[in-house]
Amino acid sequence: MTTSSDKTVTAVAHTNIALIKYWGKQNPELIIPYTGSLSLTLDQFYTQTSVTFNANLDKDQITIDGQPVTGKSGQRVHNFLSIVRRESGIDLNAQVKSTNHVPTAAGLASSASAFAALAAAASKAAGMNLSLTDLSRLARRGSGSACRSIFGGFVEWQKGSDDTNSYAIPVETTHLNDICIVALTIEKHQKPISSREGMAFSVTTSPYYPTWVKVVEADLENIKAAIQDDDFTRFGTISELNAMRMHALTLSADPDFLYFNGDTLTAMNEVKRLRHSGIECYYTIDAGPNIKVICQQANVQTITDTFSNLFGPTKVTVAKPGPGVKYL
Ligand code: 2P0
Repeated sequence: MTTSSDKTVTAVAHTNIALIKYWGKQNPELIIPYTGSLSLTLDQFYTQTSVTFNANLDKDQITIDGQPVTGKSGQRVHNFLSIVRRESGIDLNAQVKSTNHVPTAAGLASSASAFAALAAAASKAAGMNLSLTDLSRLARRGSGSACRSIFGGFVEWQKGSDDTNSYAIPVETTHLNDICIVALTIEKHQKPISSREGMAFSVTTSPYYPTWVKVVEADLENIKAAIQDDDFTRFGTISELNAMRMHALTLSADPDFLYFNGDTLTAMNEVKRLRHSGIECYYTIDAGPNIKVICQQANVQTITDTFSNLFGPTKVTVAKPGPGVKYL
């Protein structure tokens, strides 16, 4: 059993945007999802995290952007560190310093990059030398979407059925490499219902949940075929459809809830208007009012100009495919 270590390890992980959404856990304790999902890791938004296990600490010390983290968020990081301690055999408290690199007001700070960077830094600081697959399994225990941020580019989370076989793999392709995500920050405020709670509530109360599980498997196969065929139109169409199918689970929950606001609908209509005018683009929306516009490099300027006029230039950020987890 390792009982001492004061090595500081720093890791960087980028956030990812799901094109086929993860929405519901068959095992909430181990974070095993009901369905597979598929994402694109983004270059613009990342988390850098340093971890040191130290015999002189009487408890875990966690800061994010220089501020101590306590309460529910602190407990979540502490619980994750305890998994690392259990799996590595290290018996020490940790100092965790995390910084989010997100363009001002982008509203994209995410648990995906946070737990991917933490998994990489903490496991290595604890003396574990994990393969990328095992790192993805570990990151999943912190936050489901984090398992996808271990890899760059297009990534598939294979749902699996237990801790050993639920992890992400990179989608090997050179296709759709001029894809861009134009992120629109409609609102920065905390969402009224977290994705963790929202998905659990959808599973237990939406009568459409079993249908979602069926259609996602088909959406996943179809989007992978679209990537392999370098077919942007099919790729975008499936992404938009899958996002709306996810949000239909919130509208059909009891009581219903909704992540969109008025500006979300304005942006959705604008994407459709652009598309009908020949500027090919699609939208995807996560558990909040913000919209990500999926497009190709050739149309980025028109799309950016359109939404800058509508919402202001500070609300628009362009992202491209980003890399997997790295150590500094
Ligand atoms: C996704 N989302 O696939 C989906 C789409 C939000 C909408 O994964 O409970 O923070 O920590 O496993 O990963 C956000 O949920 O949830 C998410 P937990 P997570 O990206």
